[in-house]
Amino acid sequence: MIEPFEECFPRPSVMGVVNVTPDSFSDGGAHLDADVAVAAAHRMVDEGAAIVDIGGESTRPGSAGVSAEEELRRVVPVLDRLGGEVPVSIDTSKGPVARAALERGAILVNDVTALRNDPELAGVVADAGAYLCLMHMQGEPRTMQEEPRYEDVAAEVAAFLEERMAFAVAQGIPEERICLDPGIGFGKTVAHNLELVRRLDILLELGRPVLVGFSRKSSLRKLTGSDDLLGASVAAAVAAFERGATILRVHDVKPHVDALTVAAAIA
Ligand code: HH2
Repeated sequence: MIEPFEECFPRPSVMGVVNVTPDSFSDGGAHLDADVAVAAAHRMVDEGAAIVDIGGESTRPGSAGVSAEEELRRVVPVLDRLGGEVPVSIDTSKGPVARAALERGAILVNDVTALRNDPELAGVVADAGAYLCLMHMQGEPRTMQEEPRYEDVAAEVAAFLEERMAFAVAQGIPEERICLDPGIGFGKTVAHNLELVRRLDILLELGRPVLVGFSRKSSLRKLTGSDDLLGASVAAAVAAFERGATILRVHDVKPHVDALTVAAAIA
């Protein structure tokens, strides 16, 4: 039986990112070798990550996506070798990939399309009794950064997530297993991303834990003018935590765990 969400993910919890892809914008190619990916996942948990998010498809701006077969080819060897030893989340919008990961011990499905891509995915999550992350995205990765537009970004993202959560519940996924994510960088300008963190309270009003992934995103480069995004990523994670985020999705686990430990002790 899966634990209540808040027990598995006390606030703050760190989700470490392992992209088993050649082209992810932040760590593309670094973890394409299964042994390297497995070692990275173990290291992240040793450094204090509550869960490791394994992804076999890049969603960076401009990317076209890959087939389920290719995604499975990338992630299954990693999931097999992690063997349920490490708490795993699968970053996918495809039912067959989620099913393969859940069969291999994954506990959370992280769907950047919020159940809009594959009609089978909700049933796969419901049947497995897994946790689910629903993320907001305007448009699709291929075109999403061309001209993002909102009247009121925080209100529109909250309304979208409320609707997607109702859909998930109607498909048999208990609300208590769901977390919500504003989707930093997914069809958003720098100003939109900052406003979403500043007004995180609007998402918290939906009553579910919020996940924020600002780590190494291009808005940080635009703000700082620097290619070294570690300090900027940590600052964004701490700011999101202070506004109520529960899970911080990050590439550099140790510095984030240290920073969030101190921020939590002060709070
Ligand atoms: N960001 C990325 C991928 N998956 N999932 C959630 N829930 N929230 C996010 O903000 C999020 C996500 C993009 O970052 P990254 O994994 O580094 O790159 P890529 O999609 O190119 O693999």
